[in-house]
Amino acid sequence: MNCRISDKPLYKFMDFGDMPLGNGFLNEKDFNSEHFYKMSIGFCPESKMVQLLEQPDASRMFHDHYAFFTGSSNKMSHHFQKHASSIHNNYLCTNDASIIEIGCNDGTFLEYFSKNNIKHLGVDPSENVVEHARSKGVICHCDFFSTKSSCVIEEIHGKADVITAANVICHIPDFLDVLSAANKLLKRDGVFIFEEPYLGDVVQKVSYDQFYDEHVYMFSALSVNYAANQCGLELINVEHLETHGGSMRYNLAKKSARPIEQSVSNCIHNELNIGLDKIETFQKFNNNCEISKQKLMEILDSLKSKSIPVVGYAATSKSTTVTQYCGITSDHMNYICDTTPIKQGKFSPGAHIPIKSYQFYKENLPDYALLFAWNHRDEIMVKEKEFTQQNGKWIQYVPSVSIA
Ligand code: DWN
Repeated sequence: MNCRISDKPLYKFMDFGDMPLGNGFLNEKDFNSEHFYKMSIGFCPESKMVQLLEQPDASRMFHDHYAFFTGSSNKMSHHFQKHASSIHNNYLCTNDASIIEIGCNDGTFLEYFSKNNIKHLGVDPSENVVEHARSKGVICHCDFFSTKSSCVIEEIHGKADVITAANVICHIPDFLDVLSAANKLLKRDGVFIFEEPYLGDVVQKVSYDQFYDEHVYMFSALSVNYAANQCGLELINVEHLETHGGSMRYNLAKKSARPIEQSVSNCIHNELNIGLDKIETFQKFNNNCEISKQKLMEILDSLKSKSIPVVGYAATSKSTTVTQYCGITSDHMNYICDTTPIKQGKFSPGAHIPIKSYQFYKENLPDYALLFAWNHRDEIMVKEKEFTQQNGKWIQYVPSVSIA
C-alpha cells in the first residue's frame, strides 16, 4: 500500500490500539475470526498531511456487502441534488458535456444526471451499492479508481469536464495516483471537485471518531494543495460545508488552466492561524480526545451502575471508533438502532453490541440515547421530537460531552 505523499517521516501523535473495521458489522458466529488492525495517526511536517499509519487491505473494507448507503440520510440526498444541479449549471452546459463520479455508491448524486440525460459514469468497487445505482438508471463501472483503471474508464466514457467525489478520496491510500488518474481523465479545462471531512473541524470539535479504517487521510487545504502540485494539478477554490460535521469541498484544475480564487489563500491563512501545520496542535488534540473519552465514560459508567438503559442512535462507522477507543460495551448499551437493513440483526464491530431496527427503537423508546450520528443532528432532532417530548435524554460527545 502506498499512502505517502512525501518521503519525509510521519510523526505519530495518537494511538488507538487494536481497532476492528468501522463497517465490519458481524454475526455471532464470526466473533472469533473478527479482523483487527493497529490504528494510529501521524502528521507529516513536510506535506502537512494527517493520516493513518496503517490501513487494512481495501478488499476487507469495500466489497459486495458494503454496509453504507449514501441515501440513508434525507439531508445528504438533498445536499447532493443541490450540488448536482449547481455542477450542471456551471460546467455541463454543452451537448457533449460529461461527468465521472469516483465512489458513486448507490447513485444518490449521479441519478440527477441520468434523469437529465447527461453523459455520466459512476465508478465504485462495491458491487452491491453499484447494483443499487444501476437500478436508478445510473451507468456504472465496478472497480477501484486508479491510473490502472483509468484506461478502461477512458475507453468506456472518454475524458470528462467534471470529475467528482464525495467522502471517497480520503478512503484511497494512493492519493497521488488518484490525482494523476483524475488529471489524465480531465478535459483541458476540466475540474476535479471532491468534498471530505475537514481536519480543521476534527481538531476544533475533537471529533476523533472521524478516524477509522476507511478514512486513511484527514485533508486540509494545505495538504491537498501540496499533493495536487505534485500531479500537474492545482487547488483553485475551496468551500467549507456543514455536512458530515464539517467538510471542505476542494476544486482542482490542471496547472494554469483556470484562475486560483481568493478562497484558497484565505483558507490556508486560516489553517496556519489554527496551527494545522504544527505537530503540537495534534498532540494537544490527542489530550483533548482523552478528556472527552473520560467525560463520556463517567456518564455511561454512572448510568450503568444505576442500571439505566442506554441505546446507541445510529450504527455509524464512527461509532466503532468511539466504542473501541472509550471501552463502551454491551454492559453500557442495550443495543444500537439503525435504519440500514444490512446492519440490522448483526452486532457492532469490536464491542458486539446488537444492532436493532429503527422500528424496534420507536416501539421501545429508551431513557437515554447516545447520538452516534451527531453529524446528522439537525435531521435527527426533527425526526425524534417524540423521544425528547417523552423526556428522553440525548448523550452527545461532539463538539463536547453533554446530556440534553
Ligand atoms: O465516509 C463515509 C461516510 C460518508 O459515510 C464512509 N466511510 C462511511 C459512512 O460513515 P458513517 O457510517 O459514519 O456515516 P453517517 O452518515 O454518519 O451514518 C450513517 C448511518 O447512520 C447509517 O447506518 C444510517 C444511520 N442513520 C440512522 O440510523 N438514522 C442515519 C440517520 C441520518 C438516521 O436518522
